Amino acid sequence: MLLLERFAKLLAWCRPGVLIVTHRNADVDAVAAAFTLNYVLRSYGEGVSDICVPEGVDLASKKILSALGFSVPKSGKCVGKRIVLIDVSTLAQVEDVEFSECSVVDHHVVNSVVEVCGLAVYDPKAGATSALIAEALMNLGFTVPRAYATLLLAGIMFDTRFLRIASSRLLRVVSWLLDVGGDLEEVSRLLTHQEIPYSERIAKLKSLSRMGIYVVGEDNILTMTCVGAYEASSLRVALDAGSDIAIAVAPREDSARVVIRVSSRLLQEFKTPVAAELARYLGENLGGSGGGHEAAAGVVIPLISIRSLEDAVFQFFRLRGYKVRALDRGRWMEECT
Ligand SMILES: [Mn+2]
Repeated sequence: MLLLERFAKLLAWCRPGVLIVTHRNADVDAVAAAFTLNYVLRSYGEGVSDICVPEGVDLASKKILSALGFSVPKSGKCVGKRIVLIDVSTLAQVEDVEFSECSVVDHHVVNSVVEVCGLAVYDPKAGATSALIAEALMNLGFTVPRAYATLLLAGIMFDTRFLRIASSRLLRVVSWLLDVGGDLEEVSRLLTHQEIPYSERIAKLKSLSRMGIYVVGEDNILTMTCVGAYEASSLRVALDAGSDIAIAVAPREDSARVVIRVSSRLLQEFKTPVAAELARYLGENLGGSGGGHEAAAGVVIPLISIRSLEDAVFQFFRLRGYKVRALDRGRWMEECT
């Protein structure tokens, strides 16, 4: 059955009244699809429909809804005779929901709800549930107000990480959403500027301000820094800024956590699980224990060993035939000891 026919069937099925239910902590895709379906049912059908979001919507959705002038739906227990599950792949994602009949609109590759519900608008190749809804509306010759077009674009961009996963079919849907007034610039602004907590921003900036910069071999950049919290975010910043090996030291009461990240570039050059090997080496030589994966690893060492950490890291690479030199030692050591 064509998407168009299935969607038309869904609209008819919803006519006696329906509750539109998203997965818990609804993301932008789920919210956009639910809001638009609700709009379509209310403006083109004569039935009653409403939206229910178990445990509310996530932060990004909240931000986008209020920016586009929509009110954030109430969360709570969802009870309805007929419900449409939106962007839901398993019933565990909705938990506390009461209903006697269900239908589903979804795009997840694995979906166990499709067999449970009688009616399914389901396509694992759609890219996003928002794309499925938009494609059906486009094919039926419906239109949506600009705010809904922008919301649907946001859902698509969110799930496809700005079209990193895209097909010509999806691009046609995006093109239609732009034609009916969707604002891609606003979507990009709303989705990329995420609220990062003050404490995390400070931790990241501090980690940069005290960072030591070293060179391994010809042009592999190693950075070391000291942080009180948010080791993972600080390491991400270090990698984004160009580190091939990023090390963050986080001193605790009686020991220090050393977290290591390695770029894919360096992994290709070394052809060994560098992060895990370095963590193990540091553990063995500094009186701690460590391990992990090829690109991410960690080791816990005694506080006293922080002073020997730089030497031990140098030694690890020298044993593998690489020269190591300091470009700028920074002041991470002073901060950490
Ligand atoms: Mn989705």
